[in-house]
Amino acid sequence: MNIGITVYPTYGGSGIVGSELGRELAARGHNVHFISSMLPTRLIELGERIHFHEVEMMTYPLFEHQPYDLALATKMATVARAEKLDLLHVHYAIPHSISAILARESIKQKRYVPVITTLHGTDITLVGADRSYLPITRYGLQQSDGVTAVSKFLKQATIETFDFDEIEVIPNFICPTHYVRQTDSPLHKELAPNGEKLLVHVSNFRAVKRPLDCIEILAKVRESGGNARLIMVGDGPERSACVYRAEQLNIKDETTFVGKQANISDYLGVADVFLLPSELESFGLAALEAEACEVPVIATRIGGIPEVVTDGETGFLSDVGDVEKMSRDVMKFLNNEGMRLTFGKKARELALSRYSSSMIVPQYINFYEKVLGAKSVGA
Ligand code: GMT
Repeated sequence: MNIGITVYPTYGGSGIVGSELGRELAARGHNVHFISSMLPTRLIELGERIHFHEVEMMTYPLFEHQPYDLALATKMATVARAEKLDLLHVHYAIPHSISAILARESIKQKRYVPVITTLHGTDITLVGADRSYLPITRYGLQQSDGVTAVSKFLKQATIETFDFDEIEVIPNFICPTHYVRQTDSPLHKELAPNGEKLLVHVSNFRAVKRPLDCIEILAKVRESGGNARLIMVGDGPERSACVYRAEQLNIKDETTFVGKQANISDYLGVADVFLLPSELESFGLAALEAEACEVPVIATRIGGIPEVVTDGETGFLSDVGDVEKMSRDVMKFLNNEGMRLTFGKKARELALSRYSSSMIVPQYINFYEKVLGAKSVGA
């Protein structure tokens, strides 16, 4: 197939999933055309059968805001015709599904290019649910030729908010050989020079991720005698508040902010416990990546996280903001290495048995074939 994929190219879970999917599809012999404002971060090297089409935008003083959605739609239509795309697969509904539908409609006399929309989270639960975007998001769902969601939770949230239920759940996935334990790596020695245990958090440091809770957790763990350091991976609006709080709590020297990293698996591979205290997660891709690296997860019992983290088996779940319990759960692992290892092994076992790329990518291919089949029957 010739497949067009659009993602947000910056550091977000939806961009990672769309990029990794493109790579996996190309490895299976499909031609993949990424259409985006810049090269997605996970695609630093393009590789065989992977192409990139940059959305160019003219600026004009009359425009207070540049109409990216229209430039994207134009590029999608141009690429669809030039590359004979079989379908357009967009990740994150807003505005990608609307741009794709516009592109499809603008060229349909020549060629009908079905649109598949994958819902990732805040496109439904936060941004899409806002009155300013709700009607157009619902229209995007209704007009897509196929819709998938990354968790059962997200499918249910979409039904409740948009009264739309033609959704196939295709969960996120990991490559089992890329996400592995790497305790012998020099990075481990660098981050834990005195044999400290490493608590690792990975996010884009938006308020919804509650990265400040990680700082509170480390402070409590250290108060309880835990010999641990906190590694904060990523960047975003809450980072400076985290730095400030670490100073206030006198744990600045035990907290390392490493900023945005291209290779998250390096950090997860050396982690002892992963922290994800989010207010909302439709899936929690970072938790899955940690589990694949045999790292038990301390997370909140919200959204799709219970589909990814099994409480009492691959980690521990708590209510949002309950940093007391989360720090006690961290201490259980620090005080009992055997338990930490058992949880870690179980975490990788479950991650691989449920979410390996070899299982999930074929589900996308089957879904594409179903949508294409339905269109050719209907045509
Ligand atoms: O969080 C967002 O605003 C969107 C999105 C992203 O691009 O990072 O994150 C969502 O998609 C990820 C990949 O499917 C999920 O793992 C995240 O749980 C989800 N984030 C939220 O629901 C907050």
